[in-house]
Amino acid sequence: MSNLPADSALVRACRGLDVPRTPVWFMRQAGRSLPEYRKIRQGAGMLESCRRPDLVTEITLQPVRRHDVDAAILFSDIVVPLAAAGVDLDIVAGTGPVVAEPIRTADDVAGLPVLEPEAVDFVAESVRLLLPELGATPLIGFAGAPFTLASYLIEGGPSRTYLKTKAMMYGDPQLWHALCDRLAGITVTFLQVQIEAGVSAVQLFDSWAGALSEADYRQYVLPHSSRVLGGLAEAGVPRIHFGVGTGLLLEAMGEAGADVVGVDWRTPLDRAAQIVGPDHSVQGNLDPAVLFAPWEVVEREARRVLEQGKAARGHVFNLGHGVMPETDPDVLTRLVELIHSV
Ligand code: 1CP
Repeated sequence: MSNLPADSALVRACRGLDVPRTPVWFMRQAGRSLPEYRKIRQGAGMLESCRRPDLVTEITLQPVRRHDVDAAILFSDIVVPLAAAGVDLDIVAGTGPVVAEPIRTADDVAGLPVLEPEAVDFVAESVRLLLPELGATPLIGFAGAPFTLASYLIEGGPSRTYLKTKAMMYGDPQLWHALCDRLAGITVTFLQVQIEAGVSAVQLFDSWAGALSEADYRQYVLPHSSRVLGGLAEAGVPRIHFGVGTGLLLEAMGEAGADVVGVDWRTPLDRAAQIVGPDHSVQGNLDPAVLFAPWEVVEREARRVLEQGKAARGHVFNLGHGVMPETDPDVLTRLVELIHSV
C-alpha cells in the first residue's frame, strides 16, 4: 500500500480490498457539534460559507484534525449546485433548504436551469486547496440524488410526508421523469467537477428515498440514480450510495451502480451484506443516538457494528445517519480511537 489517498483504507474498503484497519468517518462530521465550527460560522450564512473556498477548506479540515477520521467530506450541501445553477433558494438556519418558487408545473420544470461546470468553480477551488492539506487522507465529494433533490424543489423545503412530491410522481409520471432527468444532469456535472478537481470518492445522498416502496423506487427513482452513478463508472473513484429507512431498498440501491451501499441503523450490516451481495461494500451504521448513552453502551454497539460489518466484502464504519448537533465531540474522538484499536 502506498501513501496516496487513492490507496487509503477508505478507498480500499470501498473496493473490497484488504485494509490494515476498518476506515471510519462520520456523515455531518463537520458542523454544529464542533465549537470551532460554530465559531467560524458566526455571521456567515450557510450558502455563503459553502461558496468561500477559505471557509470550506477550514471547516472540512476541522473534524480531521480533531477526530483523526480516515476521510474528509467536502463542506457543502446537496442544494449548492441548484443554487449555483440559478434556482432561487436559501439554507435557513434551524430549517434547511427553502426554495422561493417551488417546482410544480411543466413550465417550472422546463425553466429549471442546467449547471455549467464554471458555476461551481468555488467547489473545484476548495478541493484544490484541500488536497495538499489532507495529504494521504482521502476527500469525499458528494451530491444529492434526483429523488431527494426533487423533494426539496417540489415541496419548497423539508417535508415529513413528501405529499406534493408523490402527487407529481404518481399524478404526472412524465413530468416527474422530466424533472429527475434534469436533476440527474446537474448531479453528474457537480460530481464530475469534484472528481476532476481530485476527490478520492463520491457519495450520492438519497436521504429520503426510504419514503418509497421498492416497486415505486424501481419505477420512479432507480433509472435516474443509475444514470448518475453509471455516468461515473469510468471516473476511477468509488461511489457510495446512501439513504435513510432504506432497509427494503438496499438491493435496488446497489443495482443503481454504487460500489458501496450506505445503511442506516435499522438494518444489521450482516443482513445488509447478504442483501447487496458480494459485489458491494457497506457503510454504516451506528445509531447516532447511541452516542448519547454511557460509553460502555457506545463501545458495545460499535463493536457489534464492526463484527456484523465483517460479513460484507468491505466495511466503512460510519453512523447510520448524520452526527446530531448536540453530540459531545469527545465521544466521536473516542469512538474513532476505539475503531482504530480493534
Ligand atoms: O447552518 C448550519 O450549520 C446548517 C446545518 C447544515 C450543515 C452543517 C446544513 C443545512 N447542511 C450542512 C452541511 C452538509 N449537508 C454536509 C456537510 C458536511 C459533513 O458531512 O461534514 C452534507 C454532506 C450535507 C448533505 C445534505 N444536506 C443532505 C444529505 C445528508 C443527510 O443528512 O441526509 C441533506 C438531506 C441536506 C439538506 C439539508 N441541509 C441543511 C439541513 C438542515 C438539511 C436537512 C433538512 C431536512 O430535514 O429536510
